[in-house]
Amino acid sequence: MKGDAHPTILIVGTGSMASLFAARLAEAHIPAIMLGSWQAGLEAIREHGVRLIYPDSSERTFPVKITDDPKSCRGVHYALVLVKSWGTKKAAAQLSQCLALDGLALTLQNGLGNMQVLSEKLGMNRVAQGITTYGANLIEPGRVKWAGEGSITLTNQPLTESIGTLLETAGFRVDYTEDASGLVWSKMMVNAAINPLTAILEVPNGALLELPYMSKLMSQIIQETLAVAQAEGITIPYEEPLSIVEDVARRTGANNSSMLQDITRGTPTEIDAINGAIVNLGDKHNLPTPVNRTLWQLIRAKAKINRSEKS
Ligand code: KPL
Repeated sequence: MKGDAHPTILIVGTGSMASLFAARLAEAHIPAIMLGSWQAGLEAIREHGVRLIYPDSSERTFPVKITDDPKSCRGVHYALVLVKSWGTKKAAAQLSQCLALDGLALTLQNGLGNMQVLSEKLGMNRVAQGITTYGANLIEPGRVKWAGEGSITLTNQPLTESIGTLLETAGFRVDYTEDASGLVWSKMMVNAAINPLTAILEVPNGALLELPYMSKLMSQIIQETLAVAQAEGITIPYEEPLSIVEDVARRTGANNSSMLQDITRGTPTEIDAINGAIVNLGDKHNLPTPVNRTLWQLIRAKAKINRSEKS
């Protein structure tokens, strides 16, 4: 199909996941425009395009339009929100200046609360929830290594199907579900069990399957998360959640989790929206979350050390 047969997709963000999605859409001739505020990312992509290293280590460059001015994207119908959870408020403000009144912003971000922040600014009808287990490592601004196969799960509604079809055309695996909150919590459980452990140990995701005590620790994180989810009235739809988490760690084995990448770069992590959110909701229900709490505190401390080393 010719490029101009597809609608334009606005990608909010210029980091690893935003770059992965931009490159794969460009490869399928689906017009994409990136909207960001990270200077190094903006400059690199403007100058060189997005450089994608495939799982087999081959590399291709894709020219992608990029801007820091939301007004220049006015009237866009589809947006993918791929900024870190701490940047969602800003993304919502940017989108409020450019998303069409009948448009849709799909969040594929990690953590709890993104959908709410976006809906407050854009209205419930213009926001949809999805999750993804695709992973990517930012090698340098605008140059990203795709970590391998994953999947995208979207909630079942007419506009998400249009955007889902575009993502499938770009080669992503897309599934649908009726249960949006179960979806977010399932992904949060995966992130809660993988991200802080890999960030503290400074190992890729797959190492968690090899190292002593990790399986036990991941189980405890999952048990605490399931208890809090249940108290919130959320069903996490897996009979064997540990095997789901281990499966993601296996499939993204060579990937450095996003939290390890943040720690390494000295940028803020998403720990507050993941393990921190589980602890806060646990407190609300008087449920103990000692393992999540410890990891939350350790990551905040480690992030502080790394940030001061980099500055
Ligand atoms: O979502 C991820 C992340 O790193 O944030 C996973 C699925 C764990 C892939 O690395």
